[in-house]
Amino acid sequence: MADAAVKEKPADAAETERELTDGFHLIIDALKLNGLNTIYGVPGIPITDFGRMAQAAGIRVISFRHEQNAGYAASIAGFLTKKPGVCLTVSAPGFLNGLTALAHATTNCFPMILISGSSEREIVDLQQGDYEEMDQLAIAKPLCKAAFRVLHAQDIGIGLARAIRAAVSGRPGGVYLDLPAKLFGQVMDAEAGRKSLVKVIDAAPAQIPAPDAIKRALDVLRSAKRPLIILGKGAAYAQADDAIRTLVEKSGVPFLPMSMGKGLLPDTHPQCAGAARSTVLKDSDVVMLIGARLNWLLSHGKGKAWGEAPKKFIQIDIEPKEMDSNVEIVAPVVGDIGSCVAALLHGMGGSWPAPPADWTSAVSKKREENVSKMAPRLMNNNSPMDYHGALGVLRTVIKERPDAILVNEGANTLDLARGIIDMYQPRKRLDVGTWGIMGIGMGYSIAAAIETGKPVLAVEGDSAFGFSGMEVETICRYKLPVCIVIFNNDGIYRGTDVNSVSSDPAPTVFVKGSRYDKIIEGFGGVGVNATSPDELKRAVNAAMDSGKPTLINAVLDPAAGSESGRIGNLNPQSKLKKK
Ligand SMILES: Cc1ncc(C[n+]2csc(CCOP(=O)(O)OP(=O)(O)O)c2C)c(N)n1
Ligand SMILES: [Mg+2]
Repeated sequence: MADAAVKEKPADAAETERELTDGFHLIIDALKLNGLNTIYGVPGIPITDFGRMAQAAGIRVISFRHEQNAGYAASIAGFLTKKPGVCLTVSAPGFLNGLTALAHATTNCFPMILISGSSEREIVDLQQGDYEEMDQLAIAKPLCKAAFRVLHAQDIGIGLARAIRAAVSGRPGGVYLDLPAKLFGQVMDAEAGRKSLVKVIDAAPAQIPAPDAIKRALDVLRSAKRPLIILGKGAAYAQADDAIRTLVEKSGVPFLPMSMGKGLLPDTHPQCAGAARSTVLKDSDVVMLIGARLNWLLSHGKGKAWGEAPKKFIQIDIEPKEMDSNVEIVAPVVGDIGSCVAALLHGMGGSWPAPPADWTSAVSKKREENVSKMAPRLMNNNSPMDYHGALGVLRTVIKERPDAILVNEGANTLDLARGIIDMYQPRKRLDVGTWGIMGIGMGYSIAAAIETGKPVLAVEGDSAFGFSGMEVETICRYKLPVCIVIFNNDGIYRGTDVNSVSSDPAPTVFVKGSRYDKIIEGFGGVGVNATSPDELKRAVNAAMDSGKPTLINAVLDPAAGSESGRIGNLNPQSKLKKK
């Protein structure tokens, strides 16, 4: 008897052990239960062990060199997958580094969850100077769509469910989830823990537009003499690609893709008005916006760019407050893009009158004129290169590899690449978005490669690259199929500015003749210095064929490029300077 009792004791203890769970495991289980299988982040107190455990449990943990880049990766993962991208950071400084990306995700309507560890609540609230003390929840709130803190292990399930719903439902955006250090180690009964988890059902419910709104929109569109459709990145996000294509083709209306809306229909489509942008904005009389906002990127829907003729706007957006934000919207259609486009198609019935031929042929004529004006410039083989020579090559690369993902940032490097490189498939062009933000390059490239498994071509200004350049090590470490081309013109906009009063360099220039290709060689990647379009072409094709991490230093003429690219007009001018 006594023997048996002694033997039973350790068995009981093991049993008890098995029946407990803790914060670490509940967070991992909650993420997995909701199909969130990738985390982008940087380790440290209090989340180092969490990252290890998450990896051991089958979650892909992509470890970055700076949280801002991990955050941008999470944000674009959200755009590409319609599931919230997850970024994980340490407290205070790590949290703040991730916060720019969270605000960026919110501004761009990408679903993302920033999960940050935080310090002892009691000490933070009394401001007693804890390790990395900061009231993170309060700081995050104004910069994201929603912010939550979980204090008890049994609330982890609900906390994550709330974060997921807030990120993806309605207009998507960034959500902050604050997890204090103490939460991770909190122990609870395993069965009760399992029951506390929530699998989010229908996280982004369809939002069906009102029949009246659909009828009104179609009446306005039918009455148009010079109609135009503008496709924004919201339309790309919706993943309603076939329906959108059918709507555009059935209507016969010229379409203008916004930067990240490019490829929903190919830029080479006969109805594409991308190369006749100023004409269609000026001369159109009815404009249907699909997932595009009338913000600064569309000159707020008014002023010189939109011409003199009166305009009627139809707007399709999931956010009712978007309507009339800048100008009057005569036909607001509120709902998710997929449901709205389906309802419009249904309402159009079997036949739909083509827009007046004088309008569509005027648009086509303008487009062809502009395309043929550009063509010879794209074929030059100048050394050092100019933007057109280099971009002519990259344009062909994407034409031959339409499923590759193009990441693009810079000023001239951005504006000219956007205009020159045709896209053929949806969600293949990822760029600086609503804020024109520099620094998305490597984070976006990493997430694009991880989430899609497709090769990535990152076309980067030399300044733009500098914001996330250290992640080249991350690209090499995870052996990602990313080819980075740096348009090296020795500076921001140009490399020619001179300081006339001291030996300090001018604020816009960098070390002349820099060799960015040497950076990747230090991490085992392939570096190439390309001085002509021919060399550039060979190097990019080799990189795209091999899938090896590659960085090509494309030597551009320092005088190529203009101040702020296409948006120089936004620079304030000093009247005194001109005296
Ligand atoms: C976060 C952030 N900081 C600063 C800027 C201002 N800015 C706009 S474009 C740019 C860099 C342009 O130079 P580069 O990337 O070399 O492109 P280039 O015009 O020379 O081709 C900068 C710093 C910004 N948009 N975002
Ligand atoms: Mg530059």
